[in-house]
Amino acid sequence: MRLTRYFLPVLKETPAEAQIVSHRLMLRAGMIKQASAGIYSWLPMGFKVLRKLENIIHQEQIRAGHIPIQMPIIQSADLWRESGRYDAYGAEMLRIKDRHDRDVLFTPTAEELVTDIFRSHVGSYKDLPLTLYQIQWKFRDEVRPRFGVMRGREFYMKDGYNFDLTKEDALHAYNRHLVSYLRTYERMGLQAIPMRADSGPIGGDDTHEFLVLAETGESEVFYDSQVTDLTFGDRDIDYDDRAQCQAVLDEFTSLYARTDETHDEALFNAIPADRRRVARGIEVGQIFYFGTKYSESMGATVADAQGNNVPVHMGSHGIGVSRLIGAIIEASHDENGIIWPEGVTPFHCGIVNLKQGDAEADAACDAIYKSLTALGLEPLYDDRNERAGGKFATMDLIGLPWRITVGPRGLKNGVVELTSRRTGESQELPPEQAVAKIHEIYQNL
Ligand code: P5A
Repeated sequence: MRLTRYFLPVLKETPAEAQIVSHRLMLRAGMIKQASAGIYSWLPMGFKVLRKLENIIHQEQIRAGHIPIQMPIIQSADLWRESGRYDAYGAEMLRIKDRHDRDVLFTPTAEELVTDIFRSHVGSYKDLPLTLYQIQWKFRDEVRPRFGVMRGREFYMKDGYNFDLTKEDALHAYNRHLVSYLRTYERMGLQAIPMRADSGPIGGDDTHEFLVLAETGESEVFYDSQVTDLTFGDRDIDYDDRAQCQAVLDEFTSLYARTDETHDEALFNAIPADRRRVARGIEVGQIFYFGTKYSESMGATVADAQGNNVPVHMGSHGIGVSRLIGAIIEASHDENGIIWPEGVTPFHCGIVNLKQGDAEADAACDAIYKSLTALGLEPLYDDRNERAGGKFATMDLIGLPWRITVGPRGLKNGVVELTSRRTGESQELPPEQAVAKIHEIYQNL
């Protein structure tokens, strides 16, 4: 993409209404625009990152054997009356009347709707296990929407639902989700720690939240510092292998790590003092096992091997897709702007032309642009007629992990400059080698 043909409305001034760094940077980098309280338009670069996160989530869900669907945003209140949650959900649910005076609502989550799909089409244990998921907009009329996309009213969520014959099977689904979430967050360049949590209005006993440690996080968390040493890495997990999935869960949850609702002072104090940590975290996902809570109230049963009709065991699992963008920026920025992890960056590499209009510099930039594109990479070429300082400031603000700087002086010696956004380190290379280096970095992802 050429910057002169793109739509990147960066702001010079720091917006006064934004209290935390990720919100400020998303506004300044022209990623989002507030439409009303807690509701945002996604401008091209913000939308691009959202799509990247979505892609990673789809790949990891499908790898775990889960099946994508799409459910509607507007749902009938009747289904929610069946589960008893229409009244129980409270003021966070946006309730609407249609022209026939029927009660409908904007989905805050979709346990009821997916249970209705299940009970309409599945009748035998032979069709289990089944996990359906979607990535869809949600609405929760939060009392205090704040921090930009972090606590929105309208927000994007991956929500998945498992249906299993037995509790044991459903707990395997729970473990599968834990493993797939660990992989997902790591691919996004994030460390998200599973912590024992409270289930709130979703219900159930077993639940873990995934938290990214950050000073601006809304949740207080308590943990053993050793949990931050755990990494998932490149493990080759067989998602059907129960023992393997259980072992990952045990490894990642045996050390103390809890949100404040489930915090236990006595257990916490049993950790050696130098490892005890009290910090703040951003909740980027949550998984639940709630057994037959919805299947019993809504009649989602299957015939088991003996022909008895039994309610299925269920769980649900969510990832805060739009919130994740804020969390990634909170975890990865400096005083000049965002630093995108390679896995989620909106463009793979920036190209800065130091002397727009200089025939040689223009030709070199065009050649680099073409080579990167031919390799399947997406460069953002700053071809504006602007001072070098302004171009560097924009590149630093929008945070592309790599920058190739092209100028007449370097070209005389046959080189361009390749700079890492994270370390600030630069090296001079012939243009083809700079392109090859970028290619190699993204191939190894
Ligand atoms: C699990 C999927 C659920 O709703 N039902 C379907 C379950 N879980 S949850 O924890 O309530 O939400 C899942 C994730 O969504 C993000 N999230 C939000 N993001 C931005 N703004 C909000 N107001 C908001 N509320 C929830 C969180 O990341 C949460 O973990």
